[in-house]
Amino acid sequence: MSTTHQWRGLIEEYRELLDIPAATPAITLGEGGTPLVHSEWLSGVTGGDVWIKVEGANPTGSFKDRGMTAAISVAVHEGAKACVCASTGNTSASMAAYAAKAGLTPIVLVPDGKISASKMAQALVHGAQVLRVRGNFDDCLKMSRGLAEHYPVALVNSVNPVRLEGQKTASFEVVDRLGDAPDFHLMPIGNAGNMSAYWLGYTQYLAAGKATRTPVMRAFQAEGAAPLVLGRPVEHPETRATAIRIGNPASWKLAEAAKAASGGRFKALSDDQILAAQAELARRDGIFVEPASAAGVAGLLADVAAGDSYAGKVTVITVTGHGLKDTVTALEYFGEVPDVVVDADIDAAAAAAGLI
Ligand code: AN7
Repeated sequence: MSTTHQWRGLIEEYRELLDIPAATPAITLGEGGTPLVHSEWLSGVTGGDVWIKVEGANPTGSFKDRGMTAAISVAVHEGAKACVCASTGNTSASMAAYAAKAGLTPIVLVPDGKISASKMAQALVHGAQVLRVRGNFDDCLKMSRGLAEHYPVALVNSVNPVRLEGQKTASFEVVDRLGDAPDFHLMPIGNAGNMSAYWLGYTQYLAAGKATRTPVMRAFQAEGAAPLVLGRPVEHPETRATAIRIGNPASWKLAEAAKAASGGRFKALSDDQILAAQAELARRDGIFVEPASAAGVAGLLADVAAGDSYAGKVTVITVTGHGLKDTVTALEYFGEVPDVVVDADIDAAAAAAGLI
């Protein structure tokens, strides 16, 4: 009898490639195995082949689920009863969900007033103890580390190396799908865990003979929160892409190493460039991402405008989180809900829609 393969979550799919204790249970919500969608639009713009890795398709709507299945599973294996993270929103949403699944108590530290309502809702609905901090993400991360050091709670921010073990599986999926690593990999960058994890995955696949090369890594920040581009921490980061409103990335050194080893670079974009790319991606490719997640697409467009060539090359762009994560910013930027209300009448609807 033949059965179709059903995705089992990334720990069971890739367990032998993950550096986690052998007996770690898989606390999974079915994360990973996300779509790699070919972009006719961006392939046309570049004269190359551009693919979009749609991480918003993960269970809580962002790539954070990859690291979280690993971190929470190992925390359970080690006997943790509670877990803590600092977050610009997505990490807390993800941790709360996996902690609920595992029966752990989730404690979340977020910059007050600076995370989207949807992400706050996710953390609260999953039962997290949400602490709104007078300070930014960087302050929250210091507190999260301090709490884990002095109290019996497991730290699941990406300074916990197990997070990167989970997140690196996105590179495995790209190579498994395309047959080799791409020429270029573009993505947003904030706390710098994800770029570091992708590089870990690509280099591991190269070493294992599953890929013949590694891609050039290019990561993009928002102008008001661009420590990696400036080469120094930013004390008061600001951007409408709140997910990447981070002034002092924890994985700075790892991301620098990935940049150097891959011949890559960091670049900053204006909020307008990021939000315009968000709209274009939604309208041309049918993929709705949150503002921060559009930074890689905005980056590709900015690179092409600056004369960089992606022609004849294979490029993968990771879009990190779902558009439903922040509908407030989307509606503020792209226009209001239309104020035309029609009668319940077919001809009136046809006229209003411009069909007649
Ligand atoms: C949608 O949730 O840092 O460079 O606390 O939510 O690995 O930090 C989120 C980061 C990109 C940046 N896109 O990734 C958090 C948090 C989205 C994000 C990033 C984040 P990293």
